[in-house]
Amino acid sequence: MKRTLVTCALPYANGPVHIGHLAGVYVPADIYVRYLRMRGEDVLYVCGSDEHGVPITIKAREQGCSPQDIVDKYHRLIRDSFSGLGINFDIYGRTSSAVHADNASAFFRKLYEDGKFVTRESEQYYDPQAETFLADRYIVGTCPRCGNPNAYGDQCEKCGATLSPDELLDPKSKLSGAQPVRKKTTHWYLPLQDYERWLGEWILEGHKEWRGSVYGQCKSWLDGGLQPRAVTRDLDWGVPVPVEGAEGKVLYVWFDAPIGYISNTRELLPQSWEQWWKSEDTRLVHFIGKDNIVFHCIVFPSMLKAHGGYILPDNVPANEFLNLEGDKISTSRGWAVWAHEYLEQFPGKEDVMRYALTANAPETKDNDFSWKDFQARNNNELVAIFGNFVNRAVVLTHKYFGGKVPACGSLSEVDKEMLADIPALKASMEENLAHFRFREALKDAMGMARAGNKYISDTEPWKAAKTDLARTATILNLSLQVCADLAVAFEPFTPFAAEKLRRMLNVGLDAGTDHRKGEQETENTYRPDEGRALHTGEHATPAAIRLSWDVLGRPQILPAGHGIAEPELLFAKIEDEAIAAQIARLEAIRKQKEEEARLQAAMQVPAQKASCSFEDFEKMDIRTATVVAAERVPKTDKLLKLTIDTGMDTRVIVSGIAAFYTPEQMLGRQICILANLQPRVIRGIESRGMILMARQGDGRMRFITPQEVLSNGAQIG
Ligand code: B3M
Ligand code: ZN
Repeated sequence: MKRTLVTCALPYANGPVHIGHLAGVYVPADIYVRYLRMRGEDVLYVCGSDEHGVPITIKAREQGCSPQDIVDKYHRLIRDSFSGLGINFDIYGRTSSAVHADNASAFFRKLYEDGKFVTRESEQYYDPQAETFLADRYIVGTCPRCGNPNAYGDQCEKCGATLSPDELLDPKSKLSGAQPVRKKTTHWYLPLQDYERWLGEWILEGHKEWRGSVYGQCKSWLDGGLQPRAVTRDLDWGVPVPVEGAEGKVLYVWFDAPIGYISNTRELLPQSWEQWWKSEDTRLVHFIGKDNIVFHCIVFPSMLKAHGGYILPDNVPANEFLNLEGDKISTSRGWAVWAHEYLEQFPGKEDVMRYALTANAPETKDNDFSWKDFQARNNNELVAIFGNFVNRAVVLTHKYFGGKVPACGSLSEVDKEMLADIPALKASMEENLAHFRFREALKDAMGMARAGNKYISDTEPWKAAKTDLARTATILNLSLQVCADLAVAFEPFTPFAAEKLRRMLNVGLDAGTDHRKGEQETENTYRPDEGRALHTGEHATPAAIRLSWDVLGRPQILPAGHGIAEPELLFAKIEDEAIAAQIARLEAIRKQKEEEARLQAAMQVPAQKASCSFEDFEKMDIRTATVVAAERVPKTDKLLKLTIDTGMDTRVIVSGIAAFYTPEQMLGRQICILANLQPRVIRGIESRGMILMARQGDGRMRFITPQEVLSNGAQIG
């Protein structure tokens, strides 16, 4: 059987991870790893922080600290968030490590020496005062689309336009304020077009089984034709380019980051890392989000191919995006649920988030996370089905059989039916997990809990106890077997609850290899509950029974007479208040955002119209007038019928201002009108003239009135 090397996208260490990251990458990867390990497979589980790139240097400048300070802070925060959620990588490394600097340099040098790169000269923006090249993000100026004076060289955050630095009006360096100049610079490029044919054969021919969205993205990249990609940058934060004549240059972050997977493996297993990266006995699986597909399916494999000797990914189960309460997750707006905050605010509910994110996983399309759904998943599924079933089985076993698994008598039809559900669901689960369909697999697992819960409700062992204790024994025996099944089936999804359940059932777990100890490890079996005192009270027996994937669905996993521990609640109800607080926080953000958008729209000034001659202007007869009667035009929301005294006559003007003024507000007001506008019939009423109104960017309108009351008919001009 092949080993499996599972990598998770290395999060940028410039901010905390949120539920979008968790749902897209880390929760599914963790499910997969736990599952394979329970099957006894040898799995290495690698991740780490991505600590290079321009955004990190920008954040450091903004906060007045060094890039190293930024990555130190977020590396710790992210690492702890993962472990808080039960996501325990064999190594969580970092791309600022010495091992990585060596490994990434050596990788580059090999390609360089083998002539795999081409160099190209191009013109880049340069800050003559700070004497440094400028990444697009380091150039600010006025957005040509919306006039925002703080647009970046790659994007305007006000109007969302994608920009290039040349488009900015009045561009300035963020470093010195100087005007950037263009300067020639030379960089190394990987000529991806040379790998096009090979990639086509490997992916389009060889990996038709990849997810449709992944395969589709690869196909469209390949159909579009590949271009050389720069693998170096003029920047002072990153892995220095290890060749002569490359002063002031570093490896491009997307060149060094995927090499980080290899570096982190080397750091953990300095002697044996090659068996994970260079042996055909290893399957490599990259868990990533959809925005990383091209790097993991096209660029990194081309790098590995250029280098030679490395295996290629067997699968890249990239997920789509998760939205939050109907809106795109946005770090800058605070529209996110952060993992570390969740862990603080919902202690002991790590599994609930894992469960909710899996049940709603964005596997084939973008999906939405809502707090109401989260609450419902907990209260109606985890508590009401899984937790309730386990609780009934364990409590009743204590009540009627002193906490010992009772003997199983002869089976009735209903027993057999329930028992038959388990292997069927197990088979479906295996099929789903093998194809990275985690939400379906979770449904199967919940199906087992549902079957157990229904069984105990239908058979009512508490009633049987009054007349036929042997029947109660059979029902509880079978229910406890299903509890043991659930302890296996849920271990990948809700590992904290699964562990609690094993403790209640007084059993252990065989979960395959754990490489966290690196090469010091001699014994290969990972027992997460090793050394922990079992809360088994007087029935304590050593956990001689060890669960693994194999036992799931087997008859009599727990033998009659086996002592179980006291009941513990697997899940607790989540009250409305806790959910309301989360929704209120998001509502406040939404309101603020709307308010900002409104203000911004209000401030938008349309461009000046084409010029008109003085004669054109002279034609318009603009005068003061007073509203003497006002009423709504029936059956419209927009129109008021205004009777006005123009000094010359009394006439009617129909005006579309009902959205801004009531008839009462208009009555008696002095206004300005265009008197000689050709009469028009509006809704059967002849309108003679037009009220002059000022309209601001958000559509709000006010009528124009002289600063003090004048006689009606005064000419304006
Ligand atoms: N840090 C991008 C991301 O988080 C990047 C992944 C690197 S994986 C080698 O979207
Ligand atoms: Zn703009």
